[in-house]
Amino acid sequence: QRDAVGEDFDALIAADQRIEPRDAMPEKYRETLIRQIAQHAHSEIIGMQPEGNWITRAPSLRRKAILIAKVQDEAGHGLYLYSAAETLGVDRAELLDRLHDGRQKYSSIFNYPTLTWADCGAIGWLVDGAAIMNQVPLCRCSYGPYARAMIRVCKEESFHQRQGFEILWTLMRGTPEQQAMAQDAADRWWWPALAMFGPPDTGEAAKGGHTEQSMAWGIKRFSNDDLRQKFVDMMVPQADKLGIVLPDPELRWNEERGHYDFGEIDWDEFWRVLRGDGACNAERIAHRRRAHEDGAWVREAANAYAAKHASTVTA
Ligand code: FAQ
Repeated sequence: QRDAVGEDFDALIAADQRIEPRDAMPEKYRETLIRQIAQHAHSEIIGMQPEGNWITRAPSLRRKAILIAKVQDEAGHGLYLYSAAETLGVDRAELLDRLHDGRQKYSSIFNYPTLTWADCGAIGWLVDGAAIMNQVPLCRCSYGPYARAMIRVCKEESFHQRQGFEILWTLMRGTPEQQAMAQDAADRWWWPALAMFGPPDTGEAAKGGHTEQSMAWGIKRFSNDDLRQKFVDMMVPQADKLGIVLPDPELRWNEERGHYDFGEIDWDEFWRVLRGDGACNAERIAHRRRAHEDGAWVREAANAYAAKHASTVTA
């Protein structure tokens, strides 16, 4: 029986077909997807906080309306992704517990502070830009519900990236102070955005990594370093258009490779942030826990309504 299950799964993966919730799958495949999808969902809802910080201070009504819509989209992406994770037989309440007590991660990037309005531009341009680069290939992920969720998410992320670019574009055509603010935001977000793609493919860090297995299963379609390189290649011309100087003296076109070379990422900083020692880790989790506790009455009311509705239907 188990062998037959394994053969069906292997055949579907080999034929590049989708695995659906009712299909048999190896336990490790299920666990990997729960980890990745949950981490992705947690990133979306924790990721509401850095920009949420600027909703009351957005510089115009138009900027405020756009920012509220963007932050709402992030909440929606979280809900979509928790639903996709639930198809693997895990409850979202359990996943939130794992986030709140630190058993599951969220993206390193959201542990950095949003100090000025330009940071909302830098997040849209760089963080959503990196998110799209990483997520477009996930639309072809072997797990059906995750792949399908990614299609809509990517469409919305494209809008997010454009709005971030447009914030910076406007600032770069403003006063010298506004230009300096945009440049400063890009200086602070560039390196953390490169680290978002995860540890390098080679060396010590790669040893405990998931890439090889996840690529064999068709969950990941590209390695972390390949996506990072694609991102750098995409962003350099955009920075030129904006008039922003990326904070890397080693950044230059390599004719032979047909790619941009770039400097060394501070991986010590990355691991430190993952261990909880970034500028905002404690604040982000404390805020999330408080929001969860404050929302308890909504969950209770929804459950009471669902129970009442169920008894009405059966009566
Ligand atoms: N942060 O072997 P790998 C967004 C961990 S976009 C924290 O390479 P994997 C949109 C990794 O979990 C951000 N941890 O792992 C938005 C593993 O730890 P473990 C979210 C990281 O899974 C924009 C260890 O390092 N996007 O939210 C990070 O094969 C603006 C070894 O790494 C996604 O989650 C990191 N950056 O590849 C929202 C996309 N990188 O479990 C608001 C889906 C690695 O062994 C505002 N996820 N780690 O203890 C993925 O594509 C993958 O999970 C990777 C990591 C590529 C992130």
